[in-house]
Amino acid sequence: PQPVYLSDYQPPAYRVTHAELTFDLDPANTRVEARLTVERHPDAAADAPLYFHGEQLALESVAVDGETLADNAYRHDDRGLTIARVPAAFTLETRVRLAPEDNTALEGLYQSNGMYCTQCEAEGFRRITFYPDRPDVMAVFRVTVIGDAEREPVLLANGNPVERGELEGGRHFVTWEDPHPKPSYLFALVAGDLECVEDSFTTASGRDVTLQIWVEAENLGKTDHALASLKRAMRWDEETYGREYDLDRFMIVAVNDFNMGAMENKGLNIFNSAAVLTHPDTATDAAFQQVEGIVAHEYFHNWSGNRVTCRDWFQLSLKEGFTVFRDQSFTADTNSAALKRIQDVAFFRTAQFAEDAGPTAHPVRPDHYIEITNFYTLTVYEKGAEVVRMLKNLVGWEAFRRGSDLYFARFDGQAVTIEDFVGCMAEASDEDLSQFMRWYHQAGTPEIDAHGEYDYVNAEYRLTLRQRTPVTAGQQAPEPLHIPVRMGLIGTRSGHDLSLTLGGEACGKDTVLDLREAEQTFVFTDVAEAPTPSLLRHFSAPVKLHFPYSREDLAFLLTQDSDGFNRWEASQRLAMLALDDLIAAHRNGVEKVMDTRVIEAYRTLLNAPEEDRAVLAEMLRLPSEACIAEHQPLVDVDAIHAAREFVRQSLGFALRDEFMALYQASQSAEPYAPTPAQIGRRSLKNVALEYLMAIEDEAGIEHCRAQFDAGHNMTDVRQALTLLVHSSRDDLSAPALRAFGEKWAHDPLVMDQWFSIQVSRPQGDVLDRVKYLMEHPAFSLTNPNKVRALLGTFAQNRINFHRLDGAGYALLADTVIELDGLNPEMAAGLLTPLTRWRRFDDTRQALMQAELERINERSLSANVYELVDKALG
Ligand code: HT7
Ligand code: ZN
Repeated sequence: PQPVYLSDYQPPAYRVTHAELTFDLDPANTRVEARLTVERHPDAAADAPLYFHGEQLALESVAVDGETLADNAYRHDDRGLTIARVPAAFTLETRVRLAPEDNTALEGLYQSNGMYCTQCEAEGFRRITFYPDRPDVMAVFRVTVIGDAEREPVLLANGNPVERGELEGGRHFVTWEDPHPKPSYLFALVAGDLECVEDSFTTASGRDVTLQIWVEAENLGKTDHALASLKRAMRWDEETYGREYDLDRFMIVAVNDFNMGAMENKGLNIFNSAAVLTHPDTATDAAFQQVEGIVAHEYFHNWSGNRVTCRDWFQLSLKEGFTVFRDQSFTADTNSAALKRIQDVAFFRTAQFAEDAGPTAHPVRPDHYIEITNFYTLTVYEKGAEVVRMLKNLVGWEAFRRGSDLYFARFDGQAVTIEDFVGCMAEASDEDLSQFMRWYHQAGTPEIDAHGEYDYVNAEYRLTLRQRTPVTAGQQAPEPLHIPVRMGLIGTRSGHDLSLTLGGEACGKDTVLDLREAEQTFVFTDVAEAPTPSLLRHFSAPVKLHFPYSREDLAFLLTQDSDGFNRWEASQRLAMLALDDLIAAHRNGVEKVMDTRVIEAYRTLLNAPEEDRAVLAEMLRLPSEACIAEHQPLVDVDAIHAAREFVRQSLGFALRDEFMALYQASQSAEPYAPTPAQIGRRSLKNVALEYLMAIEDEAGIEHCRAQFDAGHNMTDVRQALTLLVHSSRDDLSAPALRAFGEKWAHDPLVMDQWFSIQVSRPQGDVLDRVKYLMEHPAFSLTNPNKVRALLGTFAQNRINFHRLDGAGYALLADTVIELDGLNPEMAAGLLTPLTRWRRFDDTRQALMQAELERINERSLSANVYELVDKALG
């Protein structure tokens, strides 16, 4: 497969202004008729051939302006349709056949549990009809869906229904019109036996919008939270960004088989059922939070993505980075802002930093790709959001909002670039953002070495910041970035934030340094006492910042930093220092000794609890093994696991009574609600229980069992089940697993949790269990949620996946090979852990590399080929 380059972008020679589609649905033989109004681009040559994309379509006829073309008047290959000569403006009619029941790739039109649905982003529409399937072609769609009145009583598409009727043979139809011009990737169709929960929303300007969530009948009781989240998101976007909804109805449909979380199709969002269905008995707090975030994200795309879209797929972060930033801000505003930031940063530093340091590293705006679905990455989404966040912080909210208004007004109905977006921010703020643009084209995680010196005599504090960005594959020498470093100075004696004076100007007690050079020194004057710096507050830039903090400094910041995020950061840095020592001790075969300063710091935390219980819970939680691995030059799987377990148990033993008291004090008889207060309380209680179970404390075990049996809500049940199953005691694990599996056998989303819990066990028997569970009736290789729950979770189980006999790698490779024939996008996703092989010891490197080579010998999809090629390259 050949790469596509950003630098080769050309506007389309022909564009479609109106698309009239008719779908006559049949699982094996769906007929799609398209009647497209086509115009030649004014700059294109009169003899420019017409080329429309089309894949896996059985073409039956082609007509131009009503005249059916002879077979030799066009060329049709496995990528598309070429017509050598066409008028400057004309109507193109095509008829094709396709088989949704055979579509296991879940791109284009497919069936999930017998229901028809579509996924067109990024390039799925070309599997539905011949079309210029690129985001810079925006057309008005009129769609007629014909189905069986009994099997498919509900027929949905984008926009508003304008006509419906009965047809012969028990068939019926509905015609939909979407007045907003849209790119083909936002097209959607759904047909099946669905029911809906309906509500309404009155927009700021007084228009009534019908809100519908369509689900299978048994899920009708699981839509309340998604609906409430949607209404909150709609209001928030009006109040915060001045964005109102623009159609008479907004529909969400839940489907079981879906490659990602959800899709923002205009007026008809299609969701993975895991991203929309919740009930206290079946979904955890984390799932409730995730649903709220995804519902909001897809809704926010209505403006950032749909009304203003991307010129080409290299601009993907234009809509995704901005929309992730918007959904993060929404969650922060409606829940605990500190908790949201902590959770996002913890995830980002573990997962995106790993991507940025591996063979698939790429800039927020990549400059080439082979398979675009491989670029729906943490870099494009999450780092893209961090870049937008930096922009907001650099220009300030008021200018950012003016820039956003300008962007939506100027480019409404257009397909644009990242330059257009940043240009609006520069114009609205009068800032020069040219250096800032480097964030979009330089890959790799920048590192900042910080060094501070206090001059007692002159009462000055000199902070020197040195930045470097590592060279990543295919990139030129990186240049210095414009990095906002938010910081404060805390008086080491007084424990208070000191007033800051920089360059003779007072700048409050918390300021943002503009780091633009490779090295810069910032001199603070009138610093009355020796300070401890609090750096990169709120994670003000997606960088690694090194500062030689001592453990005493960190214990001090843990309680004294006025910035809640950096108090959490201090807890993680402190734990990491202890872990580093223990990892070294394990490797050297030296006895492990727990650093009592860490124990005392935790004791302080436990005795003087934070007001925000969710934040306290995060401070008490140790960095994950994956996060610890990111700090190691070479990942030693066993040493990391042993060190972390040692810290967990040491804290458990030393602070047993404190954890027990915390657990008991956090009990509540309140009925379940996913409120920030309740979520914080449950989180704290369950962290305490985790430490008690780490030492298999008898009273702790009884609490754990009781929590499982009580079954108050899935958050508590899942945590209790996890701790029982992850304990060394089979007498605890087996009965709980059995009871849970029997109770929830009918619920696929709960069974996904049942799979995950078992295969994340630290005990050494997990590989056999994965193989056994792959044969379980509730498992299916064609369902992405099941694959993620079982194999995706297994590949995160560091001890078991990285077994020294290579059997974990072999199982993953076998599955990738099999899955590649069914669903290449999922296969590529599953492969990712193997691509990180260079991070491990020689033995594991060799084993992983051998599996990559074994995969490489097969005939592969472009998705898997591109990843393996980069990984081995
Ligand atoms: N914009 C959506 C992307 C998406 C997608 C991409 C490739 C293959 C399948 C997909 N499903 C959804 C999701 C979003 O970011 O909102
Ligand atoms: Zn998105």
